[in-house]
Amino acid sequence: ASHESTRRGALIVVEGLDRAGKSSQCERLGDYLTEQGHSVKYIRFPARTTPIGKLIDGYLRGSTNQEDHAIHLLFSANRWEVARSIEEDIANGITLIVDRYSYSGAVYSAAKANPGLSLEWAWQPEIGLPRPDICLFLSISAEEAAKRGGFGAERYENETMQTRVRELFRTLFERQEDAYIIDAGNSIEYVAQDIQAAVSSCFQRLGATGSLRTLGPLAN
Ligand code: 2DT
Ligand code: MG
Repeated sequence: ASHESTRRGALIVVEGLDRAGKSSQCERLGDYLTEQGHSVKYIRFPARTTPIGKLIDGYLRGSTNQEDHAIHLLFSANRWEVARSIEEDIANGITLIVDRYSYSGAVYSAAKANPGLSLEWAWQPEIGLPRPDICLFLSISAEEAAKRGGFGAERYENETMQTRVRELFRTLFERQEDAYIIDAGNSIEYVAQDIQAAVSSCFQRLGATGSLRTLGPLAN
């Protein structure tokens, strides 16, 4: 009998500002890939239920305070906690749709005014984590974001932070070769189709290239 090795899954990351439509689009993409016959899992960062995730959750809700470098490293550690299981799932043929990843990690911390971590410093602890096969950045304008309703009550959900985060995402994704910028100001249906096209071409590339890579230093 012939032994067929499992084709690995893909690591798909969805990034964007609050209200860019990440959750709905992750769900749509999951349904689409499932219909295509893929095994799919959805995960998100921060993963709030792990031991480190609980500290992060308290910080985001404002029930605790943390020094900026310290909380930054906790967000990164939260990814390292899950890294092994990501690698295992991918090796077992499961495609992961990941709602926020290292890009949010670097950008939100670097967007803070005091003491103001640099993007370069903030990226360092991400080096060596599983590298996404594709990163979809859902981009919406400040005007469109405003139309979609008010902010939530968590830390970072305010105009000043969001404006800085928008600028830093742009700076980061200009340098990121695997990033695919999606105009998320369009209708849900239109955006979903854009995402499906990007992911399909990613799957075609994957067929040829093999194993999961790791994140390297920030490109200049
Ligand atoms: P959600 O609203 O998606 O739950 O995110 N954040 C996220 C960071 O500051 N660093 C990180 O590494 C990650 C993954 C973005 C909650 C907030 O946490 C921010 C928004
Ligand atoms: Mg949020």
